[in-house]
Amino acid sequence: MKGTEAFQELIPLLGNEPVVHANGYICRESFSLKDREANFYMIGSMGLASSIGLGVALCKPEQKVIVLDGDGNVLMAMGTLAMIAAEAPKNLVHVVIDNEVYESTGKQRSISNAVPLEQVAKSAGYRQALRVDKREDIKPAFEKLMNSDGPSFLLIKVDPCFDPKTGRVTHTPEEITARFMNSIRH
Ligand SMILES: Cc1ncc(C[n+]2csc(CCOP(=O)(O)OP(=O)(O)O)c2C)c(N)n1
Ligand SMILES: [Mg+2]
Repeated sequence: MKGTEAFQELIPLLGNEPVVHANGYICRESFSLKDREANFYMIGSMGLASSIGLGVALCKPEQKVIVLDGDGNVLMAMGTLAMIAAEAPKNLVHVVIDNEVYESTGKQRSISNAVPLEQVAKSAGYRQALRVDKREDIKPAFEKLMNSDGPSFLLIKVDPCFDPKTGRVTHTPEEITARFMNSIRH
């Protein structure tokens, strides 16, 4: 499955949940497919989408909160997996698009081919951790995690394929913050 197909499958499954996006193509692909007020786009600050998602999840315990992450981002901030497991927000769903490369900066290899990130998450203490590598498996896996207690981890294995022509997020960081905060205010 191509990375783009994973987004095409995943984005239509979203309701009004806050979604905190890792930087680079993760943001750009999601933004290009469907911009949402409840999308928080990291512009830089690699590795920290999961920390922000944890904070949002702890503040909004009655609402599912999604982190849309990349393998390189997770590897950069692996300690956050332990923090999420220790805080154990039932409402956090951590989705990782794993293409085994730092695609946004030129497809340099990451080490997620050798380190199964869903097993790291499970060992750290996430309540559930699933791995899928077929497009048709995304929907049932995501819905299962959205309908049960977390913290949950969904690793989606994909082939690198993002198109450098995919647009960039056009909102300023201030706009992203303001509309995201407005969307989660109630
Ligand atoms: C601290 C820091 N280091 C490096 C970068 C440059 N950078 C931006 S996106 C990215 C790759 C992210 O990799 P991954 O999470 O696997 O997402 P992919 O690009 O593969 O979709 C890198 C290295 C950055 N923005 N911040
Ligand atoms: Mg990657």
